[in-house]
Amino acid sequence: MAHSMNVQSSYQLARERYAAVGVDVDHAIERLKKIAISLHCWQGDDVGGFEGGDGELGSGLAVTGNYPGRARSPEELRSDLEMAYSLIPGDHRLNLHACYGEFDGPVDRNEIGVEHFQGWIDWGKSQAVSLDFNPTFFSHPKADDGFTLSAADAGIRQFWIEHGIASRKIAAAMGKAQGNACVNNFWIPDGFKDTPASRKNPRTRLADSLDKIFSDSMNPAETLESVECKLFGIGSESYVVGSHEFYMGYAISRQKLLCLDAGHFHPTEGIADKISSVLMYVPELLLHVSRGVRWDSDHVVTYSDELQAIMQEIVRGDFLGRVHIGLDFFDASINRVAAWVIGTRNAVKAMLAALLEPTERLQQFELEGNYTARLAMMEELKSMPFGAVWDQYCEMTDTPVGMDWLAKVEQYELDVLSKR
Ligand code: RNT
Ligand code: ZN
Repeated sequence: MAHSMNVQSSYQLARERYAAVGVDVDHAIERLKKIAISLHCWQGDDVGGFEGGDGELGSGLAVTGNYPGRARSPEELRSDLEMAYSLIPGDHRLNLHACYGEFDGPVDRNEIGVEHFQGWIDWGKSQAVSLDFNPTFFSHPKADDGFTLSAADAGIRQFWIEHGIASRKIAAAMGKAQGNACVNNFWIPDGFKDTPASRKNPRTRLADSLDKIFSDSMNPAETLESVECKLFGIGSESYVVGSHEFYMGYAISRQKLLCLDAGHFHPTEGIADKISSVLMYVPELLLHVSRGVRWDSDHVVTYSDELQAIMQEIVRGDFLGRVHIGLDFFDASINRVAAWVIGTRNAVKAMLAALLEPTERLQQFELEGNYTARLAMMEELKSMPFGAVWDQYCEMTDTPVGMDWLAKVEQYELDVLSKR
C-alpha cells in the first residue's frame, strides 16, 4: 500500500507521544481488536425487510431519501454487507430484524422459525459474523392501529406475544450456532398521538405481555434479551407506552438488558451519562448508537462529542464486558454501503480514542481534587496524534487507510448498485 511507509513512521512517533502521557498504544489496539460493533441490517434497504409486503414503514419510523441501489433480496443485502465489513477495521456483528427472514411464501410473524433464518446463520458462519436479533413489531396490519403488546384487544396482544416467543427461539438458535450470545432486542411502537385518558392501562398490559413472552427462561450463553424505550414517535407524540421509566423498572425487576438508543431521549439529553447509572442495577446494556438531528431522525453516526462521550464512559467505567454496542441509523439519501462504513468506522474510531486515554491518571487527578490537571489533560488529549494510530489500525487489519475506502464503494456502486 502506498501509504505504508508514512503510516508506519507516523505511528512510531504517535506511540512515543502517547507513552509520554502513560498510554500503551499497542495494548489499546489489542483491546480494540476484541470489540465488535453490531451493524444493523436495516441501513441496507431502508428498513424494508423481505416479507414481500408493500414496504410501507409506519409505526413512527421514517426513512428519507431515494438514493439508487437499495438491497432487494437477502443475497443483495449480504453482498452489500460483505462490502461494508471489508472496509471497516476489526471483526463485527450483524443485527437482524425478524422481517429479514427468508420466506418461501406468506409466513405471518407469529409463525416464524429458525428455518427462515438458516440462510443468515450459514452466511454468518461463512463470514465469521455473529448475529443479533430483533422481533419486528411494526410494518404489519396488526400494528397499524398503533398498538401491539399493549393493545386493548386481547387477540392483537396474543398475536404479538407469539411473535415475541418465536423470536426468542430464533435468537437462541443463532447464539447456539455461533457459540456466543445473540442479543435479542425488543422495541415496540405503541403509543398515542393525542392525550391519553389512561396512561396506566397500556403499561399494565405491556408488562403482562412481556412477562408472558419471557416466561420460559433461556440460556444466557445463547441469548440475552433487552428492552428499548423511546420518548416519542411520529403518531405517538403525546404518549409512548414503553417509556424510559417503564423499561428501566422492567429491566431491573426482571434483570433484562436495557437498550439505550441515542435518539430516544430529549434532544439535549445524552445517553453517555446514563451508562454508569443503569449498570448499577441491570446486568448488561445494549446501545443503539444513532444520531438524532432535532428529533429521532436516525442520521448516520458522525464523530461527534456525543459519540466520543459514549465510548469514553464505556472505557472509563471499565464496562466493555457489559455493554453491547449496536448501531441504529438509516439514511436513504446517500450510498447505503458508505453510510454503514462511515457510521461504523466512526464508532470504532471513537472507541480507539477512548482506549487511548490515560484513564488512571485522569482518575487520579480527580481523586486528588486536582481538577485543573484533569481539565488540562483532557484538553491536551484532543490534539494528540490519534489519527496516526487509527491509520495503523486500519493498515494492520487490512482495511483501507484514510479515504481509500470510498473509491471501493464508488466502484461497487458502478458495478453492482447502479444495476439494480
Ligand atoms: C425505533 C427504534 C428501533 C428501530 C429498529 C428498526 O425508534 O430505534 O430500534 O430503529 O428496531
Ligand atoms: Zn433503536
